[in-house]
Amino acid sequence: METRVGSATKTVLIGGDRPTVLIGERINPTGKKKLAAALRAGNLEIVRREALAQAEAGADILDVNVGAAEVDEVALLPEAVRVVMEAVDAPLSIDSANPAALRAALEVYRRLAPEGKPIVNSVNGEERSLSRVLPLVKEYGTAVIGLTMDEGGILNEAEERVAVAHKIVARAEALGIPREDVIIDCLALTVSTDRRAALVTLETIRRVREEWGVNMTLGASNVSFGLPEREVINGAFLAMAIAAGVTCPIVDAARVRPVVLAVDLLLGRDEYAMRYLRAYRKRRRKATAG
Ligand code: THG
Repeated sequence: METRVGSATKTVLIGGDRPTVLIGERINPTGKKKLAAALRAGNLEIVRREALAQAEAGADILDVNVGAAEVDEVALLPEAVRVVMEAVDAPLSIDSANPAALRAALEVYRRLAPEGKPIVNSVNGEERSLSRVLPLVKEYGTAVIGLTMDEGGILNEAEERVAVAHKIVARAEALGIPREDVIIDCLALTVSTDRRAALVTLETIRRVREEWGVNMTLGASNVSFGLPEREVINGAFLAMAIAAGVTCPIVDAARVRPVVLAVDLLLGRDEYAMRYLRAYRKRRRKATAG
């Protein structure tokens, strides 16, 4: 299955045995005090810089999230979307739980990229989310990330998460949103407090791929929360998740791109290792320059 997203100048295709698409996670104040303070002051210079840096690091799509205490997302999310769209070519994943903020941001996206198509991040299996977010997705013709959680929070069994994925796809299709525009997130929790956490996520990914064949994202870095040398765990988990069916993870592109290029190579998605070698040469040039 293939999902097409796009900006005014760039189309990104997800799935269909293509190389893994990286959604850059860094425009997000979670754990970033400086960015949170700048957002509270309405200063979007860090957002612009993070956009440029992630595009340079090989992010294909940029996630834009301005959710922090004392930030008016309805006012700031559309401004952040505008700033990022003016800085880079990459299509965007618009990340908010606030439908009014999503609508305001989608209006800006449509104005600046009338032929484009962003991702709405996200809807979940709760009735209140489905009934407020999916109509926006339909109206603006976007793709959407569906989180496999509902009124019960994040569910402990693969079976239950698969059922939520099923519900989200079915509700989208009932509104005329094609299945290929739904990207499922099977959700990762930390293995430091639950030894089954990664296994449940991987099992959900395999079953969603088998039963629905839809594209899947994952914010993989949660898996290592509370542990040292998180990058080692994150890289190992990302490899397993991509092998199981994740096609567009949400990541820090600069950190994980080398591993993802290796995984794509090993999965037969990089003929003659061209992408792997090009990225290697680019890193070498940078390391020896200046
Ligand atoms: N699924 C979907 N969307 C998501 C998530 C997901 N959006 C938000 C989040 N999870 C993915 N984005 C982030 C952003 C930041 C961090 C992790 C995931 C992060 N920040 C560092 C910290 O908290 O320590 C600090 C950043 C730094 O300076 O490096 O980890 O799961 N659909």
